[in-house]
Amino acid sequence: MSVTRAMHSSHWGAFSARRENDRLTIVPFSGDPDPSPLLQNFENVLSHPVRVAMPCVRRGWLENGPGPDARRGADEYIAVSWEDAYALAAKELKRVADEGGPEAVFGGSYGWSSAGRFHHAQSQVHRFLNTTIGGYVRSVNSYSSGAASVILPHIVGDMNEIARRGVSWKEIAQHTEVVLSFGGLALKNSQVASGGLSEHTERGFMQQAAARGTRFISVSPLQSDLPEEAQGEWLAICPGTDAALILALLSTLYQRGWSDESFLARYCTGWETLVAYLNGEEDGQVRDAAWAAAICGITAEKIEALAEQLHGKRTIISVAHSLQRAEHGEQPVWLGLVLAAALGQPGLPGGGFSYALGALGHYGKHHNRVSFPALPQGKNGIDRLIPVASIADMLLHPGEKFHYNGRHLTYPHIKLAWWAGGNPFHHHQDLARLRRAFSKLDTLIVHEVAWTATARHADIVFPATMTLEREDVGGAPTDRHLIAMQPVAQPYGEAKDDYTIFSELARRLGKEQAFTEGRSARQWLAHLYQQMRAKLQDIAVNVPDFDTFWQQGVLELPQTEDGGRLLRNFRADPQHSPLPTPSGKIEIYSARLAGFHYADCPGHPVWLEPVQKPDDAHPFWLLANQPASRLHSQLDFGRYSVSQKREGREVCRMHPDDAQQKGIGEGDVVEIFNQRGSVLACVQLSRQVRTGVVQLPTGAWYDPVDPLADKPQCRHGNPNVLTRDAGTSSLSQGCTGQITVVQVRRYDRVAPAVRAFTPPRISGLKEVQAQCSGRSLSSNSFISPDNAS
Ligand code: PGD
Repeated sequence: MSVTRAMHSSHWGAFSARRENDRLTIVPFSGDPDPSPLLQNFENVLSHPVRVAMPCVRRGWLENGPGPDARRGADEYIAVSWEDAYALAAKELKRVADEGGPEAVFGGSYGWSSAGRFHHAQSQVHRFLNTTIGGYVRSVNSYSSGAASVILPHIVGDMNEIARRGVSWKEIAQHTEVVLSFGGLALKNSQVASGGLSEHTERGFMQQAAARGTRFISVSPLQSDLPEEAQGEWLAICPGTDAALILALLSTLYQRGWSDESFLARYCTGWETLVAYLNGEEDGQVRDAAWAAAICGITAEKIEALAEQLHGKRTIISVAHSLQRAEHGEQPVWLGLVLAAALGQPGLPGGGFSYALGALGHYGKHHNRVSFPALPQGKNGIDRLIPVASIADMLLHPGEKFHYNGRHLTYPHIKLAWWAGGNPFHHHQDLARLRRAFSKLDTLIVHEVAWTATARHADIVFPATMTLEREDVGGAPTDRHLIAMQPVAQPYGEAKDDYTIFSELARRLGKEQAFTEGRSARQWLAHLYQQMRAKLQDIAVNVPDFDTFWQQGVLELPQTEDGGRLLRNFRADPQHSPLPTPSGKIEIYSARLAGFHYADCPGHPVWLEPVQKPDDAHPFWLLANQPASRLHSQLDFGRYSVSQKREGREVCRMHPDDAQQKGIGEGDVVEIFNQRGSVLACVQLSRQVRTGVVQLPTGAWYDPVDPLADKPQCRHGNPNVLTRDAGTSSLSQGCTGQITVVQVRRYDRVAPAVRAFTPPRISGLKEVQAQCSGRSLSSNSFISPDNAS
C-alpha cells in the first residue's frame, strides 16, 4: 500500500492531506486545538463531476460574437482547446481595451478564492489587467463589512485597528466582566479567516472567560449565535433593530446618571447632540426603553435591566458584521462605539469596543511582526471605482451618477468583466436582477474550479486548479504559522492555475515579461519568502531558507501583543495619540458626515425605519446568514456541506409555533418567496430561532428551475434569490443581503430534483476527453510529495 502525505492550508484550517492508494484523508494540523469540520469538504471534491475539466466557450457567444445576450445563464457550452481559448480571450480583451480603454473592463473580481497567497485569484486578475491593458475599473470595500469599513474611519479610525487589532481574546479572558455582543459570537464564523487559520482558539477563550465569571450576552434573533461554552444569555431581538435598542440603552444610562460624562467630555465630540436626539429635542420623539421595546421586541424592563448590568462593569461591546450587512447598517456600528464610550470603557484592559469580534478568525488575535508579502498587483492607470455591491447598478445604469462616501461618481460603460476566485451568483443580492445586469456585457470571462452559477453565466470559462493541485504558501497576518501548501494531486482534467493562464494570455498580448518578471510560480514563492525572511533578519529573527521551509512544511513566526492598541494609546494620552478622525476624538457627532447631507446617514447616529418590514404579504423576516457547513459557497459539493442538506436541499430553520400556524412540519419542503422569486428548502424546527424569523444560510449554489424567469425559483435553497439589491446608505453603499422579508408555505407538489452539481451541457466533451489520454477526468491521479516540487 502506498501512503503519502503533504502539508496544506485553507481559509478554515491547516492540515495534512494523506493519500492511501486512491483515498484522500484530511488530518487537521496537530497544533490546532479545535479544528473545523469544514476540512471534510476536501475529501470528495478533487475529481467530482462538477469540476470544470477543460476550457469552454458559451455557444451563443461563439456563434454570434461578443455582445449583450439575455441567454447568459441558460446556454450550452462548447469545449475548446487551450490554444483557442487563449486566442479568443486575448483578442477580445484587446478589442475592448482598444475601443474603450481600461474604463470598459471591470476587474473588481470580488471573492475569497483560496488560502494560498500567491495564487490569490483576485490579485492575479489585477496584476494581469494592470500589466497588459494599463488598468481596470475596480471595486472597493467588501461584502463582509461594506458599511463598517467606510464609517469607522470617520468616527474612530481604520477598521483594521478596531477589528483585526481590536481588544484580544486573551485580554477578554483575563479582564472582561461583560461581553455584550450584538449579533453573537458564533464559532461557525470565527472558524474562518482569509489566508488561513492554523489555531481555532475562540471556543477555548470563551470557556476560560466564562469559568472566571465573564457574563456573555448575545443580542440576536438566533440563540445559536452564542456557543454553549460561553454559558451566556440570549436576548431575542427582531432582525435589523439593534440601533433602536442601543439608543434606548444610551437613554437609560443617561437618565439614570450612569453615563460616564467625564470620559464623554474628554474623549468624544457631540454627546450633547445625541442626548438632545435621545430626549426628542430634535423632533419630539423620545428614544427611551418603551419606545425601543415596540421596535425591537425586547421589553422595556429587559432593556433597562441590561443597562443596569452594564453600568460600572468592565464591558466590551461588539457588533457583528451581519448587523451592518443590512439597511442603514452604519448605525448599529456607530452606536456600538457610542455605547462603549458612554460606559467609559474604550482603552481599558478587556473593555471598550471591538468591532466584529468573533465574526472572523482574524479578530481578537495578535499580529505577526512580519508577514508573508502579497503578490504585487502593479499600477492601475485609471481611477474608476464602484462600491463592491453596486455591480448590478453599474451594469444596468452606465453613465448614471451615484453617491459614495462624500463623492458623486459616475458608473462606467463596462463591456467586459473578468472574474477569478469569486462567485457573484453566490455573493450578490436579487439574482434575477444580477442575471439581467450580466446580460448587458459584451463578454464575461470566468476562471473556476467548478461549474458554479457564475461559471454558467460566463462566455469563456477557464478551468482553474484547486489549491490541492498546486504549490502555494498559506498565511495571514494574524496567524503565527506559515504553511507550505504542498500539492497532493495532479490538476483535474486540463485545469491550470490562474498564474499560468494569465502568463499565457500576457504572452499573446506581448506583455509576458511585465506580468511574470521572468519567474515561474515556484520562483515567485521563493522570491516572496525571501522578502519576508529579509524583513525578519532586520529585526534579528532568523528563519530557514525557502527550501528548508518547504521541506518542513510549517514555520512559526514571532508575534506582537498589539490588540486594542489604538484606543489604549488614545486613552493614555489623547493629546499625543489622537485618533485619526477630524477632531482626533471619538465622533458621536461628525461634522464631516453631516456635511455630506445624506438623509440616510446624517451627522449623528439615528434609528431609521427600514424599507423592508414584515407585512401581511411578507410576514416573516428572512435571515440569510453565513453557513456552518462551508465557507460561503466554496465546496458546496464537499462531503460535509452535502451531509448537512436534506434530500440534497438546503435546510432552513423556523420556530415550531410559526410552523404550526402554517401547517408546516419538521422535514417538510417549503417554498420561501417574495416579489423577487422563490426558493425551496427543507424545514428544521428550532426554538433557537425567534418567532417571526426564518433562517436560511447563504452558499447553496444557485439552481434555478428556469434561469431566464423574471422571478426565478431556486430548487436548491439560495437565499440571494430573495434578498434586495440596495445599498446600506448613500455613505457606503454596502451589501444589505442579511435580511429581507418573505412569505413561507408548505410545498405540496413533487419537489424538483436539485441539479446544482450537474455540469451544464457541453459539446465536444468527448473529443477533449480523448485528447486527455491518460489523464482521467473521473478519477484524479495523485502525486507524492517527492515529485510535488
Ligand atoms: P465564495 O463562495 O468564497 O464567495 O462571496 P465570494 O464570492 O467570496 O467564492 C469563491 C469562489 O472562488 C468559489 O466559487 C471557488 O470555487 C473559487 N475559487 C477558489 N479557489 C480558486 C482559485 O484558485 N482560482 C479560481 N479561479 N477560483 C477559485 C462571499 C461574500 O458573500 C461575502 S465575503 C459575504 S460576507 C457576504 N455574505 C452574505 C450574507 O451574509 N448574506 C447574503 N444574503 N449574501 C452574502 N453575500 C456575501
